[in-house]
Amino acid sequence: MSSVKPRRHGRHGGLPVLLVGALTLALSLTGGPANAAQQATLHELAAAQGKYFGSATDNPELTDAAYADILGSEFGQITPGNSMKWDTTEPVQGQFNFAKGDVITGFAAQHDQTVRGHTLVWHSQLPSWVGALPSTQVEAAMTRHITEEATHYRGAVTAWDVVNEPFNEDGTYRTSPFYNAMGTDYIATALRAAHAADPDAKLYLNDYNIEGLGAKSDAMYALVSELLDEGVPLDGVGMQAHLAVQYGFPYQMQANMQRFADLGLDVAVTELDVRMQLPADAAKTATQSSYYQQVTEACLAVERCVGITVWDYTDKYSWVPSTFPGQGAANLYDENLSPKPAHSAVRTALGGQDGGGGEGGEPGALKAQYRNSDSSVGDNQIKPGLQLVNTGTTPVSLSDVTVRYWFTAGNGAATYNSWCDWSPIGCSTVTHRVVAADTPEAGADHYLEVGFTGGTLAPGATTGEIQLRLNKTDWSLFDESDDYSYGSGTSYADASRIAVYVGGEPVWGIEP
Ligand code: 9MR
Repeated sequence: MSSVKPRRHGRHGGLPVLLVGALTLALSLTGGPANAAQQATLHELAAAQGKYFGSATDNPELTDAAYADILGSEFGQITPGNSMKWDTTEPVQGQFNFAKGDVITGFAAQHDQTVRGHTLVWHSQLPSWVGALPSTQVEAAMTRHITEEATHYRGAVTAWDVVNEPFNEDGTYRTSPFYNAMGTDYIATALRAAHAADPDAKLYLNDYNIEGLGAKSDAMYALVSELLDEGVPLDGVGMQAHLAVQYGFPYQMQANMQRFADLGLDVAVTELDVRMQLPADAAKTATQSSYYQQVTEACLAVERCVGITVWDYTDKYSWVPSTFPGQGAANLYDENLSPKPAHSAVRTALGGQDGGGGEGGEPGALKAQYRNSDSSVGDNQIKPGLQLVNTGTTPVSLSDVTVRYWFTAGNGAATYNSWCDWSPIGCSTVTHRVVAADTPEAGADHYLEVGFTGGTLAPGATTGEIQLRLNKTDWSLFDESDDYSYGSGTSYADASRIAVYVGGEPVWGIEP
């Protein structure tokens, strides 16, 4: 099994998750800031269980700084969505170009991430010259391609999808220039060439719709059994896991993973996403969360499942809408890079929400929504509108909940007044105070902390809006334009830069 090394990043380095959780609890009980340092990432949670949690990415996306920031911090493994494919790396026979793939491996090195190489031999995104070759020349061309690419990325790529999508839906072999020229032998030939070029890389066969028991996964099972019997170098099976809420969850995914594991192979979930017919609604979103959760649980339950890669982490860069018109919303983060309920479902499955040990049991799933109720960024008041939504399946006791809205103080008095002007739950149940951050960050040297004296939020319920306001006691001016939690939207939307804690555990938002 590939080992997962805990990464060092952010401000807590490789602190064990349990300690991280305990710190969060202790700091929030003493009123200190629970900053980003205490929130374990998806990868850290997975790594604590011996797995990785990764994402696909693509070169154009890396120029999006906010996107790259999350990619580099939340995920411990990346897969290039396109830049190691044949049409990019050898568009003309014998002319190799690894520049784009090198950008991906460079990003990974900078962020202490591993890379799954994707993919050496595939019928798609294949330059036309390969299909035009006389069949007697295909094997040599394939071997050369594999040799050049796997040699180039030796040391930078930990696993290769050597052959991608070899099967049709019914389990018959897909025709391709490789199959047409060599029959099924092309697969063993490709694996041997990859092993010769990079003996340290884990070598995979990768396909979609092989996540559950069925004809296609049976075909993969028969193929890998035969390859292992013949002593062909093969380390694992990649299950892409492009799921859709309208097609149901794969039949017995865990048992299917386990049968491959029992052959002595690693298993990886390589391209997870869960699309739906748009528009999204609460029921589809709940089904999606449950699918993400079930995939995570299946991987955790199978020791040889080495990790999970999502096929990009945000709806902003999903392949789905262009391929399946009318479908989308398939990823863990929305188009504004805010985590969706599926993100907390994965965190929960990875043990994230009760990692602190606390009182035991789950603290509950909440999200924060925000609107800007202030027409001026430069006046003497800050007016966040806030509401909380219970996205989980259990009631949440509001007296356990705190919320943080970060801002910068600017010049003037260091003392504050804060107000709740109106809320359908009654302002008398809402507590609020301004706290100076122990570790000030850009845009976030203070935060408004909101709490509740009591009340319960049922699953699916919302507090309704809480109209908040704060000022300095000398009524000096703020500059809200660079405030961490500030947003210009005037209707309620999910707010990832407002953090929510239940019993001191972070359950929503990205801290500064
Ligand atoms: O994410 C990739 C997308 O940008 C490309 O347009 C598409 C073209 O085939 O390939 C996508 O990635 C595919 C992956 O390489 C293999 N499994 C299915 C993925 C989604 O199509």
